[in-house]
Amino acid sequence: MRENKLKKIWKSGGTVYCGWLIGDSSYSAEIIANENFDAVVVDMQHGLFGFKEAVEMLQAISTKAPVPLARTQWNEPSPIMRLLDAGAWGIVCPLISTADECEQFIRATRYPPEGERSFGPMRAMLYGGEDYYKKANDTIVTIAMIETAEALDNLDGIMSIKGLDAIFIGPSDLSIALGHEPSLDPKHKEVLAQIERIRKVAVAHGVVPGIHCADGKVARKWRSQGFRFLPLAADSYYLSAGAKAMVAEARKR
Ligand code: 3PY
Ligand code: MG
Repeated sequence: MRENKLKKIWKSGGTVYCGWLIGDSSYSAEIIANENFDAVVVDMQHGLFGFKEAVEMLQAISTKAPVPLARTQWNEPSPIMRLLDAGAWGIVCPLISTADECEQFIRATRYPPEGERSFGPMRAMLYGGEDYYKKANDTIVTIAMIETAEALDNLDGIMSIKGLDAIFIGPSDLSIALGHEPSLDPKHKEVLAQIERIRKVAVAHGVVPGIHCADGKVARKWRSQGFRFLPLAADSYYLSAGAKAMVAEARKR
């Protein structure tokens, strides 16, 4: 089975830089997959597309080196299993608040006896190889999002669940949970303190800490604090930032 480079990077103590897609275009997925990302996430939670488009985007990403990942819209087995069948090499699951929720998430990504995943990796086998069934449980990466008030009371339980590779802080939802405006670059002391606390618990459990980053500079800041899964903004931001800079340059006198 095709290896999962993210496991290798994390095992060697490295950092994963990740592209993020919310626009419904396999063409932009292919453009982003040509850039120097380790992985690219197809976002089914907030992305503007359905399952068919997500499959096409996963196909586009897998023409290039970045590892294709997907964020499921909800912690339910069915969409998670379908995204894996479609060739996602890892799942980001939003809004994990308890150890039980985390366990349910991990079990949806694993064939029995480690979980309840049903067999039918229609595209995953084309991308990954004939031995997919034998190796999938050890290859697929699992990334649980920490972004609710309830999760803050259950960090040890969540991060003790076997098979959890990484946690991923959603700074916007976490800010809201703590009574502040949503932001991908939070500045409130209380939010920053919780982010650091979550990171420490993750490290103590041998789980890779991650956080969504507003831009490259913010990513460098989090990297220097020990975060090792760094999704960068999203395709809509890349497009808008590029257009903004180009038209501003053109209008200069
Ligand atoms: C958040 O900031 O809440 C997110 O979910 C980012 O992915
Ligand atoms: Mg969120």
